[in-house]
Amino acid sequence: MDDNADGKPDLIEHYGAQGKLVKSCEDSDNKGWPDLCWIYDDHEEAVQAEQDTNHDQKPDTWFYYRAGQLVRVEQDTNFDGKPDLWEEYNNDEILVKREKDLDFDGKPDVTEQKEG
Ligand SMILES: [Ca+2]
Ligand SMILES: [Ca+2]
Ligand SMILES: [Ca+2]
Repeated sequence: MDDNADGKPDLIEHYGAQGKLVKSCEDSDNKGWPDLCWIYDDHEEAVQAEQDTNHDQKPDTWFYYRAGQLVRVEQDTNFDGKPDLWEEYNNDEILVKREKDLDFDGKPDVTEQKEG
């Protein structure tokens, strides 16, 4: 698939040993390399996504899904490879909890909880 016709594939699919789709990556912003990858479970349902937002070719934002719904987002805001911002969502995909790691030791220092 090459939607934007730049000669590079826009969607790269990876298949596991049983021939099942395990991961697919796309060039979502036409920078020339895949920056958004989806990871699939045994039922070929997307359960996780990884996005490279600063284009260093390393994922820095992770999305987690349950039954097709977004439940958690982890973000690496200082691009050291470790998440330092965690967000949890309820069944309506409304943000209910946010944790921040202010000193980047991998442990949250601030927790904001919302009712609902
Ligand atoms: Ca990155
Ligand atoms: Ca980080
Ligand atoms: Ca910390």
